[in-house]
Amino acid sequence: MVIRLISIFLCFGCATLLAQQTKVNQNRLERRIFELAKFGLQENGETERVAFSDADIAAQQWVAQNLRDLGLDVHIDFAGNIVGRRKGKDSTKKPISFGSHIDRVPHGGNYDGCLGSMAALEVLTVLNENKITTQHPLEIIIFSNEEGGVMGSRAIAGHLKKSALGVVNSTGYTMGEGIMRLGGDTTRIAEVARNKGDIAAFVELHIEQGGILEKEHKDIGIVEGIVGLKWWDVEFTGFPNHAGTTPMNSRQDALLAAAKFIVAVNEITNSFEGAQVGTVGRITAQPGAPNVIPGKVVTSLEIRDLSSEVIKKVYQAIEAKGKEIAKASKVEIAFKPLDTTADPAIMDTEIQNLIKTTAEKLGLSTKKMPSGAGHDAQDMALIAPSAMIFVPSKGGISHSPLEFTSAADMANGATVLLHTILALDKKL
Ligand code: HGY
Ligand code: MN
Ligand code: MN
Repeated sequence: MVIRLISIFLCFGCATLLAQQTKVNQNRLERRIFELAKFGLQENGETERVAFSDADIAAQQWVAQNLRDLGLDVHIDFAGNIVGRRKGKDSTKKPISFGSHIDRVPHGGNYDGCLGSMAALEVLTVLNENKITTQHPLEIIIFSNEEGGVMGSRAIAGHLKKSALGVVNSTGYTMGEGIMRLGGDTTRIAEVARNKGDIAAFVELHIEQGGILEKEHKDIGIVEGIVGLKWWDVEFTGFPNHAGTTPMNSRQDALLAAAKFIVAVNEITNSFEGAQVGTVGRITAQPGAPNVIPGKVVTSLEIRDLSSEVIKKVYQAIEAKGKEIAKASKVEIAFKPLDTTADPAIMDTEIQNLIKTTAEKLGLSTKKMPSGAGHDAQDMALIAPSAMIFVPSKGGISHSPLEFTSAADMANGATVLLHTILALDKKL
């Protein structure tokens, strides 16, 4: 009886060894953010680390080694994700997973994805320092090519389509080539897929990337839902001809049609009530000379909203207007949907509430909010109860080298992540 009581006490003790007020090490977390930013550092002081680049691969190796140094069993899965496992006391339990991504958009910042990844290292460090072993195994996932279509998480959710492997990212590599470069294997991607129930819970810490938390002086955002997003390549085919000898009224100028289309995307998206967004973020014109009328133009098209129906409605209006513009401009237009579509995702309400109480116990203010940015948690939500913790982004700037989150805010988020994981470990 006494032994039983002692063991109950000890077991209770292990879960509570880490006082609720225990914080992560703010300086160490920020140092790691700066260390990670060295991978891809350019002469102008900015970092470039698009997925599949040499810098991305070097950073992947560095993070994997860090995880090994923290005692995890680490491998690169067939989709190029870094997966690190820390044993729990109860091997029958499914893992609690957390992590984010280390790839960046071109001309991006040091915090998007990097915070959640470096916070994962920090959480593990604090657990090691306090000699805490959770009941559940813990699994860190650093997802591959998040910015190019949440590739790694999509593979884990089991719906990375074969056709997506041909999508080219800003490095010029296709996803298929990129996966091989990262140490994955395109012929075995299906083996990466998990079933519903394989993961007990997934939590991602991320910068907000908008300006709401800062404006409202809130420490922590709790994500209720993540927008869906769809991408297309829109091809305009005209006729390349001599820019000096072809009269203005006999041109088939693909770039002129594309320009009108870009304006229309903005106007049509704005014409609907709601918070949907539509963007043309990339354009190429061929042959690309000042003295040749452009014969071929490809633009991107992206539409986001919390409702798939709204995305569809906005797209249909844009498509109809695009066809009208093409006809009037005597060019052909083709909309090619890319297999990078993400459906809107609802975050798990119980974990949302757990994050709220955890943050409040730490004396942090919270706000429930939607995410206008896409995230790996979106795909993870298809197979596991998933949630996201946001921290403020200075000036609401993101996908820019000016992106910034203070060390104190990062530490708040990482501390909430740490205690949320411990709370989930007790609860699940
Ligand atoms: O594009 C996005 O929303 C995300 O940052 N990948
Ligand atoms: Mn991003
Ligand atoms: Mn991100």
